[in-house]
Amino acid sequence: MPLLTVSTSPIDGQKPGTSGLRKQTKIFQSPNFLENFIQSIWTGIGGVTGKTLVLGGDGRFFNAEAAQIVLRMAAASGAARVIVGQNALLSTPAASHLIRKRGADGGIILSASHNPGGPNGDFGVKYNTGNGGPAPESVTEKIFAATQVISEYAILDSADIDLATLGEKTLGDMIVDVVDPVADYADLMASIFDFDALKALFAGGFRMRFDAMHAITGPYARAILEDTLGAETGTVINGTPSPDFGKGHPDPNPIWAKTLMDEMMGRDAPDFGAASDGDGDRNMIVGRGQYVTPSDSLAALAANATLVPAYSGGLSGVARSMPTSQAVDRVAAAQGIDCFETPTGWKFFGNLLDAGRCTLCGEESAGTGSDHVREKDGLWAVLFWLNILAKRQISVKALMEDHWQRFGRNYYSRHDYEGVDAGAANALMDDLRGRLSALPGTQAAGLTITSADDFAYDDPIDGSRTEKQGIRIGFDGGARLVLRLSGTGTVGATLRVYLETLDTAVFDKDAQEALAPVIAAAEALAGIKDRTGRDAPDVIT
Ligand code: VG1
Ligand code: CO
Repeated sequence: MPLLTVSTSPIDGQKPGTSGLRKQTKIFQSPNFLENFIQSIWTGIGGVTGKTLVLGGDGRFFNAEAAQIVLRMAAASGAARVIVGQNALLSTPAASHLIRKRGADGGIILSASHNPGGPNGDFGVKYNTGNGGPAPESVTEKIFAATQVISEYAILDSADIDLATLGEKTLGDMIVDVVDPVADYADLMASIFDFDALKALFAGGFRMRFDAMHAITGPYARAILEDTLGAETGTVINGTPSPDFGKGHPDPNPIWAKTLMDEMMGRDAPDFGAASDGDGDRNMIVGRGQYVTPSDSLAALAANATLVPAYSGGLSGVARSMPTSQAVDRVAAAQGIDCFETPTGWKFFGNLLDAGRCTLCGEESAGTGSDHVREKDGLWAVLFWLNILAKRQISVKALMEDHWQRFGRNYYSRHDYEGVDAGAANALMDDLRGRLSALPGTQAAGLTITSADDFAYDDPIDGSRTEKQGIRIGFDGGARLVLRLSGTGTVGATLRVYLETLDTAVFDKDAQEALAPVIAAAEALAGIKDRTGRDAPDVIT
């Protein structure tokens, strides 16, 4: 099989963001864009000669073609083996698990996660290391450096390889091992949770709706919830992955999963509702008449973790991304365990998990996970909730009310301003950053500022430092405001404004009303309307 060495030159804009390299699909399809980045991954990790990799994606438009290119390039650069999900499909948590289980050197995940897909949507590529987690910044920086000096890439000149049939085949000297994308992951879930209790729950008439949002989790959810645990047929909706996610936006939040929300708030709602994102690592939890914010979900899981067989011995610690609410902090304090605050993005949890310093981690953006893999895991979080409900025989609403009685309630919301002019967004952040040191002791819209900083993280395991991770402003009484710019968007800038306030007495307020003083303080401090030219956020979650 002829080996081609193709000459190329650096292409701008190949710097990985919060979660891999994410661009419009059209850009990924443009000449050499994907090839340059893949060859730069090989360079950044010190070559792939003799290595074993895992490969799969969320099934979005261009997934199948991109997988063939990655395989031909891995073979051309001397990889020994690539383990691929059938039809090049793998959810992100399933890919993480396969890397760990098979002792692979790393893996490539083809996904733009919660971003819409299709020819006019987005595509993405992420490299995960041998621990199964997203490459840390030390690695992504090497990959980025390679993209800036690349002059050629290697690829086999071969026909597409059959990825529909399971089993081992060869591509040049490389073995391509096509595996069932669901089986290993389903076994892992059975080893963590009390499946007998879950079967009994569904046998007792418990009703659930799982919205797979036309994305990758459908086959996993059907196999586990319906086929194994006995949830009734039709529990999983939008369960067949489609290249453009049914023209939807596969982001599991009350805005984009509105049909599910309406059902859960309606008469005759099922007991439990959940949704997952494009690549299956996010989760939304909603009970009958009760939405659970991801920050609250993390806190509730931590508080009830010992009901799950795998966590029955207690948690070693917990971790949350900085903008995630402080609800889990008080659970950790009550349990006498550490609570780490990390920058946004799952790559920052990897070292803590590897070192055994934390068991559970989570983000306000609907990501929750544990040390079972090194990614957030949507279906795992859903099974965790089911396991708790089965053991406690309680509704989601009653469980959350009980939780707030014990720990207080952190009213929480995120306001996103999308597609903002990048210059204006950066100016807003720079200007506020310049005023931070003078803010403590002053007032904003009637709230007294007690702290203000630009979040920097010193990794307690490897000592690396990450700066400029978002502006944190604390107010008297425990309220908090965070502003940061998204690292996953593909058009202009997205300003995220995270709002939080603690109430230890009243638990049934509307979140936006409870947060009105913090929203006013955000406007007073940052002049968001003026700077962005927007009257209101594009998305409120
Ligand atoms: C967003 C979320 C962040 C998450 C990241 C990847 O990043 O805020 O919490 O880790 O997406 O999630 P940003 O930089 O846009 O705020 V996924 O499920 O899209 O890989
Ligand atoms: Co995702």
